[in-house]
Amino acid sequence: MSSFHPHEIKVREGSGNPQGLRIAIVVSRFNNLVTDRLLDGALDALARAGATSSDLEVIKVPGAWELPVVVAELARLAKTDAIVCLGCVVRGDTPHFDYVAGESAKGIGAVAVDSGIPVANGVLTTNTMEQALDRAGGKLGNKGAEAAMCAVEMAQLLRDLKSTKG
Ligand code: INI
Repeated sequence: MSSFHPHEIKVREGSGNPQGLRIAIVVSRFNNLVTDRLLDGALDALARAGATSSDLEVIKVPGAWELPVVVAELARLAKTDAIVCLGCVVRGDTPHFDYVAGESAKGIGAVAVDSGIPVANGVLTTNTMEQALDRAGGKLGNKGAEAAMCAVEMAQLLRDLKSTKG
């Protein structure tokens, strides 16, 4: 147990308010049965939280492998406050899964760290299609919605950190 009074410590946490944030959602078409549902979940969560449609942009790419290059370009353009990546990589019988899933995660993570623009990872990596559907609006929720709200929170937190000293 800490000996500090809770009010003595400054705690910073981004809000879940998307208003005024320009958000790009980059979604891959591969396994689009799943990724369309992730996109629906992301847009629904943002709408419920009060996002303005003109602040949102959806960009479609062929597969999860293609996500990092687009995310990197969006970061270079610097017109976006937060990026949400959505995709679905299902393990097959070949090592392709490991390359696609690994490089996608590494690539989008590197852009976030290098640019200071939050990139939420809503790319499902599962052993089966059933596990993916469970996480795309099924019994385990919608990871697209979670990624979208994560991006909002992180954009607000980074905005707060950049705008205040100390
Ligand atoms: N892309 C995915 O998004 N999910 C997958 O499960 C997948 N599998 O299994 O192969 C996949 N492959 C395509 C890859 O993302 C690229 O689009 C392709 O290699 C062309 O660059």
